Amino acid sequence: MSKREVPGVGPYGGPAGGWGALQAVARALKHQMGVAREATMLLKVNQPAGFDCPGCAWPDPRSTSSFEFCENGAKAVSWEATTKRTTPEFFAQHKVRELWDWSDHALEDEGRLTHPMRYDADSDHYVPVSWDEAFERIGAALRALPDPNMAEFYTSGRASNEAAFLYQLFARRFGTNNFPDCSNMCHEPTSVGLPEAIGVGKGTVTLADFDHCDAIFCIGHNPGTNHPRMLATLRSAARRGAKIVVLNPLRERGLERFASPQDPVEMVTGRSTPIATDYIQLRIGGDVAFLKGMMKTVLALDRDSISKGGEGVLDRAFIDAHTEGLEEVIADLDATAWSEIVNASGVERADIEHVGKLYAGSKAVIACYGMGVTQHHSGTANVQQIVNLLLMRGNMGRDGAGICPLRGHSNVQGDRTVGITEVPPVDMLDSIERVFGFSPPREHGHGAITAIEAMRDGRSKALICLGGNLPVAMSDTKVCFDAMRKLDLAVHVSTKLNRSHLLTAKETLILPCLGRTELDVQASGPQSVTVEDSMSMVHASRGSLPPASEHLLSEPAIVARMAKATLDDDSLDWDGWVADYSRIRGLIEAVFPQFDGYNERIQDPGGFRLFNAAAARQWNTPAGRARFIAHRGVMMDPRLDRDDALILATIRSHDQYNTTIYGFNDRYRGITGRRDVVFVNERDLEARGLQHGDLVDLETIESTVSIGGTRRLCGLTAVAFDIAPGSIAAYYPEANCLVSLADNDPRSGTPSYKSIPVLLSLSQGDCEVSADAQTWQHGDVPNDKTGATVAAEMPAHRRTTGTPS
Ligand SMILES: Nc1nc2c(c(=O)[nH]1)N[C@H]1C(S)=C(S)[C@@H](COP(=O)(O)OP(=O)(O)OC[C@H]3O[C@@H](n4cnc5c(=O)[nH]c(N)nc54)[C@H](O)[C@@H]3O)O[C@H]1N2
Ligand SMILES: Nc1nc2c(c(=O)[nH]1)N[C@H]1C(S)=C(S)[C@@H](COP(=O)(O)OP(=O)(O)OC[C@H]3O[C@@H](n4cnc5c(=O)[nH]c(N)nc54)[C@H](O)[C@@H]3O)O[C@H]1N2
Ligand SMILES: [Mo]
Repeated sequence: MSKREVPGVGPYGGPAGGWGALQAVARALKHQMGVAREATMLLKVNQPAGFDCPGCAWPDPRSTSSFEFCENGAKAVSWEATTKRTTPEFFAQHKVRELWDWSDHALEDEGRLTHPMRYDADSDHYVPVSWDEAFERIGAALRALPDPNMAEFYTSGRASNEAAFLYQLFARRFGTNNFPDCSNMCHEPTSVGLPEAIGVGKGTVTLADFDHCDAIFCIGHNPGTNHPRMLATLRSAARRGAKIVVLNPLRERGLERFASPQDPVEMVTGRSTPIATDYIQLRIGGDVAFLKGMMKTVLALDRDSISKGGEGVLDRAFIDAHTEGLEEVIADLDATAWSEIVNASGVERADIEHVGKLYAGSKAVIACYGMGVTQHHSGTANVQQIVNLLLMRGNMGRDGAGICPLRGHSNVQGDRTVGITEVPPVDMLDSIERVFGFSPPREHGHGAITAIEAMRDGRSKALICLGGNLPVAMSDTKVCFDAMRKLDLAVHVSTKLNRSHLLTAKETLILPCLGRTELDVQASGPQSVTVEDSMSMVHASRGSLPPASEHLLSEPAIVARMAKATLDDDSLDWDGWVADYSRIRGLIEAVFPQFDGYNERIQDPGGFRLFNAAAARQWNTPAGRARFIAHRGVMMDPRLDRDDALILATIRSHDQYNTTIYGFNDRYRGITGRRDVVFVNERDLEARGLQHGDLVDLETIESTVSIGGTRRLCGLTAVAFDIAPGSIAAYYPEANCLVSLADNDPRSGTPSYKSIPVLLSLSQGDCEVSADAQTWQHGDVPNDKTGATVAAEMPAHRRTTGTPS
């Protein structure tokens, strides 16, 4: 391959982890804060007596005696524990109109918010406001709404169980179930698909199962970047000979080779451990087809064995005793032709059969999956296909076997458990009524998409955000931005400045809060909060750093004071609860019986595991059985029925945390100092007469479902990459403007961020949404009274291309 030189694009030859990871941490720490402080702090991450790492929801080994090194955990911590500050003086110097032109990286890189701030439209500046006045204004604006369902209560997944529980109590007492949350954009297909199939909406495995399985399937997730501590688990499984099968359109280095920074031999010798035994680069969106091919293979082996008088390959004892619906799945498998499967998955039949046989020959299998599975039109179907495959051989609810959805935010699972949901279960509402003596609303509320639609249409007028960056994280950027600007009230409980804050409403407030790493002292003394990881383990987290500013309040305190200022109900003891978080846990326990003994059980450093019925082979489904659920055919998007169509997935770089852009490098994919790239297979470039390094435009393929016609993103640099033919990838959130609100999984409402049908062509340089200067944020300017458009020329460091950090 004769490749031309492209700035910031080169090969990466090393393994994941290793010295590169240590160097990256050193750079991140230097960029953010002093060294002495950091050393003691990092050692406390994921230690029994310390705070829970805000980086991801992967669990900790039970005996956390040695520090588990994690590059991206260290980045998350140093980003929060930075010594940089975004002060009232900063806001006095910069109009909101001016900040709009800054990149997402530059906004957050100003450091921690220090004071509560209120937007002043006349001066176009944020100005300081006292906490009392802030809460009064919020209460007044909420009370002024004609209907409580005109308010949206958004939650991002860092909020602790304590903060989230008070928050849902506040909103339900106020009178709404409008709880859009980051889960709606993430693992909703898990929350919808798993309960139908196995009766619980969570994964069934524990860390110990990884020591007992003989095969692990890694489907559509990138642990080297997003769950780095999982690499240690995969590494030890690989070393004891477990098969690790990867289904991923891109070659992700972390799934190929890992050098453990904790292994002196690997560090000194430069050796690394191979992770994947089989790496299948299927087409984006090809999972349903591939999984069906595997199941067809299992079925064929089974029939062959039976015909020869053998006992078969299916686990008939399990299937008979525990499941229903296999016949329909078999009928569908028989009706689905291999030609369709090969075409839709982009994988040869022999390769699919090889993996199918490997599965059939394994005694205990774990299937892990992430956003590559959920963020599709077929997201829920994808999840249920994985369950079908596991159920066929009884790989559910026994040692070394089960399903393992990799949750995103460090407490996104806990937030759901304690009531953040727009579709509240009846028994939870009954419990709330019993414990608190009021009748919570029963009608279902808004999720992320329906909340944005309501804001767009003027049906919702207030948005409270407990963390996150909703309009930037959501699909259909322009619709979201416009919707934000129509609000009467926008409240952001945040640690750092982000673009959501610049999309001002009539009344807009930024309420700065304590982070995970910080000491939280209330009337009864220092407090711990609790979080639940991907494997249903609940444990305590206690910050130790001095707060970034003396003016910060904790999230539970902010929620409680918003509630007090809004509600007229003296029976709720908000002050007493915030004074002592163990009282909040007492309330959680009263509402959710599974938290029985909550305060005592978190004394154990490892915490405790919430009961998981499916893991015990108890099926909370209508028939009391696990269900095989058939989905017809290979679920190809009809928009791809043309020769020049490509399918785009939006992915995370190694230097970002969702919409938080730490820096501009994506080390394992060989990208340095920029994000304005699109990864394309060499063959697809050639077919279009394009070369590695060409400036290109993306245009969506119109369909009946999308509203508002085609969407374009211009000026990306094409990078020839080891990605399945027909599949391309670009970074999130820059490419979110290409995803229509209507493009989602109809079962769960999760946006199809990873299956966007597009055309790729040489850049015409004519489009309004350009990848370079973050005018992808859309040319219209929110707060500029003169109506001038955003200047394309910005200081280099404000761009999506930046200096390597
Ligand atoms: N450092 C860091 N850690 C994080 C985050 C972060 O942004 N940065 N985000 C957190 C959050 S909220 C989440 S949800 C998780 C996300 O963690 P992941 O689930 O790993 O998320 P993504 O980076 O979006 O990419 C998923 C992978 O799916 C693959 N993929 C794309 N399309 C398909 C497909 O059709 N089929 C298959 N099989 N694979 C496909 C991509 O190539 C990519 O490797 O990580 C959490 N942890
Ligand atoms: N195209 C595309 N879009 C996607 C995805 C994708 O793969 N592709 N992934 C989706 C997924 S999986 C998710 S989870 C969503 C994420 O959506 P969100 O959870 O809304 O977004 P984040 O970027 O994680 O939020 C970052 C902000 O959170 C605030 N913050 C950080 N720590 C704290 C804290 O401790 N407390 C409080 N109150 N605030 C804090 C900071 O102000 C920071 O600016 O994005 C989704 N959007
Ligand atoms: Mo997520």
